[in-house]
Amino acid sequence: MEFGCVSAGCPNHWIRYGKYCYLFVTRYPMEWIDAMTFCKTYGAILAEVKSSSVNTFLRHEARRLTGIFWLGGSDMFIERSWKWMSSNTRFYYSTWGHGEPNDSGGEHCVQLHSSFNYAWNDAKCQNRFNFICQKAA
Ligand code: MAN
Ligand code: CA
Repeated sequence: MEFGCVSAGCPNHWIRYGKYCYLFVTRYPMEWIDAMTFCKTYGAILAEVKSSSVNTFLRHEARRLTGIFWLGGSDMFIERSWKWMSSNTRFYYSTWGHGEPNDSGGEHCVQLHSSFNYAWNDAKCQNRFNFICQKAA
């Protein structure tokens, strides 16, 4: 449970960091596209990580909760052209795990991966993982 300042301006269960509220969904692992739809239902997007400070916050929470979490990045339209999908913007900041992204067997969606100490991995979009929604506080 989050109370008070930590999540001021955010709905119940969402956690505040900077201008945004984040929801870590761990009970309903989903394919990337379904996770995106789930977030949309709450007026949110899959989390987009545009700075190391946001990344540090998210990985800290992900590590605490354990598991692997989808983010809102993909190269599903153009191979190796990684974009934040809500705005179709190229990655400026990125923090890939060692050897990633490797497109192993065709991988087009970004996740925070426990195996890489919560650096990023590209994974198969149709596999089911936890995910993080983001919306404005
Ligand atoms: C698994 C998947 C891949 C990843 C490799 C790294 O095969 O998670 O996405 O690149 O492990 O060894
Ligand atoms: Ca990979």
